[in-house]
Amino acid sequence: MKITDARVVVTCPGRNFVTLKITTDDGLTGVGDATLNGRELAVASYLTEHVIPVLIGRDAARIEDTWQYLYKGAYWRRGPVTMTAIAAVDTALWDIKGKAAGLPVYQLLGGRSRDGATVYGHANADTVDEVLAEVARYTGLGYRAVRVQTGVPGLDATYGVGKDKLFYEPADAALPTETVWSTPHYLSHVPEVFRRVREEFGPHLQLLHDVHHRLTPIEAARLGASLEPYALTWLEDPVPAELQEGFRLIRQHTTTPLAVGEVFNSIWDCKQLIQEQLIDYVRATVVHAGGISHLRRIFDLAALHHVRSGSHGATDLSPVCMAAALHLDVSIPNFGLQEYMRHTPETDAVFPHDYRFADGMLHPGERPGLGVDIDEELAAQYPYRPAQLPVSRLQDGTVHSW
Ligand code: EZ4
Ligand code: CO
Repeated sequence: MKITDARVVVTCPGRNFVTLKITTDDGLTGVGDATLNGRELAVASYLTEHVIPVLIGRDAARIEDTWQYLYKGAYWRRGPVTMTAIAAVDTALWDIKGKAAGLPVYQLLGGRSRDGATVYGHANADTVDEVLAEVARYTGLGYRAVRVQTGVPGLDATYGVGKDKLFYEPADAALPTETVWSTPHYLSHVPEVFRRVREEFGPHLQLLHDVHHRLTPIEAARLGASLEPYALTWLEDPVPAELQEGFRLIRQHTTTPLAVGEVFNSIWDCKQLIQEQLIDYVRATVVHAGGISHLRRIFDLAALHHVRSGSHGATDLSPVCMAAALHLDVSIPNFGLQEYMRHTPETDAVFPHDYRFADGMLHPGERPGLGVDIDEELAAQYPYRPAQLPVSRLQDGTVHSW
């Protein structure tokens, strides 16, 4: 089963997506997501210029060998661009293997460990009163877990609080927009938000909150402690995670569970976090962490240390990534939660897929392979549009982490 063709499709059905499609000599095709928000064309070029030429003629069945060849053979290991490109190849080859076997990919990964992947939705609003209505919208749709984000009084705009309901898009302009951040304003507001949500919805709804890397460890420790009465399922990205031992400080001060990893691209980004049990959920995802093969390696390490999965699933991860994530989610022993932001109808039409939402869970479907494809004719109607993520500054003008 030799690879005879591989091509990169860039399309913008409301937002940009990069997709790798691989074809074999027996006519099978496989797809892999290669979208890196705000840096899409770097991955497209990496694939087209450097990866596709070495794929042609290779045995499509050799998934692990191809992964090692691309990772070790390039000499330049890791990094988001490289690992997203490798992820696309790996995902497409798993899709092909499933189709060749006539089995959905989760069966190749050991079969089901659960009925479906429990997902969380996103309640976003400027005010607390409005966000309560948003949480109710999700519980009404059957969600068992909701991430709650609100505007911060005194600040004009806050990253992570979308303008649309149900749909959310942070990459909002060809050149980065800028927002202003104040930690004191934020820290005094968030506990009140969760007090109100718990009061309204009771103790059983799973609640989450995303800090978007905006605090220092001691500030995050204070936030975690102040949220303990509201029993969050997780507090996400409390601090940037390059300094893995920085999480020790947070851990010493709070029992609020911690989730991190949407920007991780390899097991080396979370090795210490996992081995020291400094986090509770690892949010690495198929498209940015080297594909199904490497993400499973991360989740296996996590399982040894009582850390569960909580894969990133924002709208900049295409339906191809979501399908791949779901096959992993239902098969691994230590699944936690899956993030789910709905894609627009335009995106869903470009990427016809078998997965579906029911009873607060996503189900990967039973089609051989991943159960997702790209409609290339439709994709061609949506040309690439440059879009970048915003930059955050403190009130004195200092560039800040969001
Ligand atoms: O900022 O997907 O938890 N989800 C998030 C997302 C990310 C974007 C970055 O591309 O934090 O909104
Ligand atoms: Co996040």
